[in-house]
Amino acid sequence: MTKALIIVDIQNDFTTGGALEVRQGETIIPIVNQLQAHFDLVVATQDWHPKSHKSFASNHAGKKPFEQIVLEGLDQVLWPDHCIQGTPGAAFHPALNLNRAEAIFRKGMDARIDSYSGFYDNGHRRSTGMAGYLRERGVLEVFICGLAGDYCVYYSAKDAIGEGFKTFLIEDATRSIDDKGFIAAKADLKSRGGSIINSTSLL
Ligand code: VGL
Ligand code: ZN
Repeated sequence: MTKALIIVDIQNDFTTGGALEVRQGETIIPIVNQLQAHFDLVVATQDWHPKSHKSFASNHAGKKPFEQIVLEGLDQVLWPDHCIQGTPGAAFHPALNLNRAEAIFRKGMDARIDSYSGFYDNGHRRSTGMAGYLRERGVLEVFICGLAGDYCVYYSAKDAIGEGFKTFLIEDATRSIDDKGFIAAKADLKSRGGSIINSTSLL
């Protein structure tokens, strides 16, 4: 039973002092580092936007971060500029050990549409290839952790379930932008057949 750990977006911009800071985002890093030894395969995702990305409030005249618009027919939260390709904010947090990560899937390169999930953009138009990669590696179970629990971790877990993987969200190895949003996300994942677990059950 091949098990993969998917580490979502543990990048400088999502940790303390970052452009789109997730409260105490970096506190999960010791757990994420420790978890990796318990998996057959480790992969990571990296939010990787062009400066012109339409999810940035700065690219919409008169709009501020955290306002909502409709983009490509989808509800879109407008974000502060973050994870711009090649900038220090887009780099992985220096405390994160990625020596065992065999592949890194970048997302959010298409300026027209946001891409929370590591598998697909928000409109499910384009695949990153991660599902095919995991299947070819024989993975049946995926365990998801990282930032942020209510956005990229949640969307990645939802797509993992949709792709037929037995899916686990490691709750103490994620932090969220909005705690209420994370509660709703966990309930939705459970209703879809996903499991919410704690790292202690793996270590
Ligand atoms: C994320 C908002 C915008 C995330 C990425 O990694 O959860 N959230 N881009
Ligand atoms: Zn983003």
